[in-house]
Amino acid sequence: MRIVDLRSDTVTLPTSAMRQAMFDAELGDDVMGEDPTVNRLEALAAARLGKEAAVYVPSGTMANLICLLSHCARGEEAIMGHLAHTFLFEAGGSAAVGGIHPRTVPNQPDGTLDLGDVEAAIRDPNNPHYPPTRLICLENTHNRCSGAVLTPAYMAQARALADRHGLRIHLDGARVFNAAIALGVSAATVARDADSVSFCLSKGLSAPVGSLVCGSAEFVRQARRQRKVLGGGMRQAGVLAAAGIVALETMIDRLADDHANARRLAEGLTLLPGIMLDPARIQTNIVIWELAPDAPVAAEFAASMATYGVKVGVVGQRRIRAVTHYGINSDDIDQALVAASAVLKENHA
Ligand code: TLP
Repeated sequence: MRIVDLRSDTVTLPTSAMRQAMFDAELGDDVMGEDPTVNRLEALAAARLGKEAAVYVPSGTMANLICLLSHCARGEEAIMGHLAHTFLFEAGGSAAVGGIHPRTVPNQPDGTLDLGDVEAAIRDPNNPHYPPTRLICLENTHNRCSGAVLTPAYMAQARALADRHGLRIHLDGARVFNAAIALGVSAATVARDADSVSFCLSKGLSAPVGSLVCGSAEFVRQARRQRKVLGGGMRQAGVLAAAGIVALETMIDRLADDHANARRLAEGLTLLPGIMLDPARIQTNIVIWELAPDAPVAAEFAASMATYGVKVGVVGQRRIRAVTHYGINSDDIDQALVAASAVLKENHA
């Protein structure tokens, strides 16, 4: 039986072009700034994101932590959504390592933060009771909001708010190229109003390892220091970065296929009893749906799907996530829909 793994786009494997580039990569000691392949990847990433500089880091989690540590000192506050990856799934790193106080405001279903809520959360800098607000964190695409895309118009409004209060903006752009493809704009446009942006090579772009932190030359100089503090300085990292270059050069445009597959999955699922999902809300490669009270709970649903060779993620008592990616084709979507239909029928039998 073919296994259709929809748990995450992190399961993607490097392409043969990536493996060849890794084999051929020119290498040096990157902590000394001498790995030509890492240097090439960083220059390419900075150019794609429209920023002055970039630094290659081991993971998206470390990329976000490096950015928070670079923007905020101990005891300072970062505003973020209650569903932000940085808040929910990064082991509380910014608080544990950086003493940074996270202040959450509700994420709207479209991934945004209501800017009125953000403004109300900004502390009076003259009141000694409060931790000083330093940073606003946004996420594009938004993982827990089903891959929702923040528009450049929204980002511009957030920028204006941040400027009025002397705050910085960090964008968790783990899937920033999915956002760019969905919007039909460049990643530089998506990242334009952020002071720092992190993005991942190892999700939809299919590289095996690594993320980039991008920003001004001065910001990236700070970020390089924080990478070292966290033990993330790597030596002949060009062997990995080589795959990242192939990812940026060849794997971006095809993300549109993942979005089409996600939309088709969502449209098919909506026709099944027990699934609550609005396919019109699916903009990129993440499909999250609710199981109705008469359907199995999420853990049971996922276990039954697995017996049909289809792996999905459990993201709540009655919530399931499926993520499309390079390893998923349209036959796999059919297999997933057949499996879901069978699982829900079994439940009613
Ligand atoms: N997301 C993963 C994990 O949560 C399991 C996934 O499967 O979606 N920002 C965002 C928006 C992310 O979705 C992720 C990973 C990260 C940061 C962290 O990246 P890594 O896994 O490289 O540390």
